[in-house]
Amino acid sequence: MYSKITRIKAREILDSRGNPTVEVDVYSKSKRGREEVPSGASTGIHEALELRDKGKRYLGKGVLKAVNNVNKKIAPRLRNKNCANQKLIDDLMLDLDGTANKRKLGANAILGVSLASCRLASKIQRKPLYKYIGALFNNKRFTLPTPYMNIINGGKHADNRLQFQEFMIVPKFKTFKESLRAGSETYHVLKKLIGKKYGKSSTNVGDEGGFAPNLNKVREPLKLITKAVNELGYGRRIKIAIDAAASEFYSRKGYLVDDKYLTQNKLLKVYESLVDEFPIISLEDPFSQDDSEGFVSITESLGRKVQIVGDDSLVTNVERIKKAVELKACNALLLKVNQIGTLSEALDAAKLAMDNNWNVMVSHRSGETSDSFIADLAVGIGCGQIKSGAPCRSDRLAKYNQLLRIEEELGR
Ligand code: 2PG
Ligand code: MG
Repeated sequence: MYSKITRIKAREILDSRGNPTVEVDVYSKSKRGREEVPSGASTGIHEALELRDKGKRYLGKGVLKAVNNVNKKIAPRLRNKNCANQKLIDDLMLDLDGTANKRKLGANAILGVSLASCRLASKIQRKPLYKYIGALFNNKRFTLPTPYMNIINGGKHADNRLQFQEFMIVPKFKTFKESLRAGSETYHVLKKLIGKKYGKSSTNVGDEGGFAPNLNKVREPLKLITKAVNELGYGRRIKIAIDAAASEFYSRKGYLVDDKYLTQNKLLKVYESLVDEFPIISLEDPFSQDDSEGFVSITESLGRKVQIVGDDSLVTNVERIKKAVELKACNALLLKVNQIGTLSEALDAAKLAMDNNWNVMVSHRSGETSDSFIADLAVGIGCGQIKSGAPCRSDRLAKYNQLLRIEEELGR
């Protein structure tokens, strides 16, 4: 089916943190695909470039340059092209940009068009988005992902003293619906426990909807979460995951954890003891983005028991994943579409990871919108895992709620 793009229109909107981001509409004769672009806070230095205007407007965070690049440069190039040819659409934009990190047009400009073209094509073909993505990825096994819910926020996502960025619960029930319910129940019991122990103001939430009490020792949130899980009797079904986002607490002095600077080896020992003590099944960015030695050592020591997820170190980039596979520097990929900037490249990254028997977890960014594309993406590629923050705040729930609808549609 030939599906010509007739018009592309981008605009500046605001994201969940109140910062500007790009929204793109791609039109055919009778339909429209619309997508909103997310934005990170703990961004890896190797990520594709998010173009911001600088200057006074929005304290430098405006995205009018990126919007202009879509409307004035990308739109004329893609007019009359077939939106169902995702590779062609993405390649034309890569060509137009011509830089390795998309700094000319901005990854935020390119991604908006890439995702909105895909959305439009799925509508023209009257296919649910996950099925359309499944066809692009040669996948017909549509599995609902296990949610990784970030219920205690630290690091760059909260104004507390917790160094580790994300403390997640991983409910594994028979259906997604039940997992979400158990996750939500745990979230509310945790709220009660935190309120009782640290006072009501401690239940304020961070960027991803998780609580952000002013704790400073990494064991404290783990104890609180374990208590909430056990109070509900979910000990066997709900496990724990951490995204340390270690690039953010690493400096020349070492890794600053629990008020002490640690060497790579000492930090490894901390993780080993946490995994011994708590039901942890997944560790993301345990070391800084360029500390491949740290990643190799933890994959060797804990990789059989625990999934070691690369985020800042891999940035959804095929070349960096290839290197990590060779080095055995992790065994799972965090898949963030805006780290790389086109859907085609993100799908290539997922394929490469899967071909090497790695796990893949689709991920939101800490700055989000009501867009739910990544829910369909996770089902479409059948990767089995998604992280989209706490079961709280509409920007996070847009994804979980979409998964409820997909599960219903698949009749499970
Ligand atoms: C991460 C993400 C999402 P940010 O580190 O995994 O949780 O955070 O979007 O700020 O990079
Ligand atoms: Mg991360």
